[in-house]
Amino acid sequence: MEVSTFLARKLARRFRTYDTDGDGYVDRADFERAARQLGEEFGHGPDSPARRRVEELCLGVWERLVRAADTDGDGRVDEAEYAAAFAAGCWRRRRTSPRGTGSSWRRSWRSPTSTATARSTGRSTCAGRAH
Ligand SMILES: [Ca+2]
Ligand SMILES: [Ca+2]
Repeated sequence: MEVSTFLARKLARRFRTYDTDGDGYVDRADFERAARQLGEEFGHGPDSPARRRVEELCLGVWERLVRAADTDGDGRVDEAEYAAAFAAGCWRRRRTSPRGTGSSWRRSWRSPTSTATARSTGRSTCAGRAH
């Protein structure tokens, strides 16, 4: 699976924002640290529900990431694992994905057209009945 240079650079930058202690691996501690920082930035106290919610969200992201990306099962995600998971499309698939997801685009393209046709025929029937 090929990842374009542009995307690879973007992924590397994103990876580094997750890797808060900069040891080259993203692990649970990185996310816990990020959650603490976020909580402090928002001014939530250590035991406030809002703070706990932020931590829950961050750890939820981590759980999803490790499940999708940690292929060797060592409990942390290195940059290669992260990029591979992204390329495979199992991590955070975005709707406006740049390149590489052409087939899924084409598939989702066909169904709205057919439903739109069905809807317009339905509408003309209704209009005919109203008159
Ligand atoms: Ca780290
Ligand atoms: Ca790993």
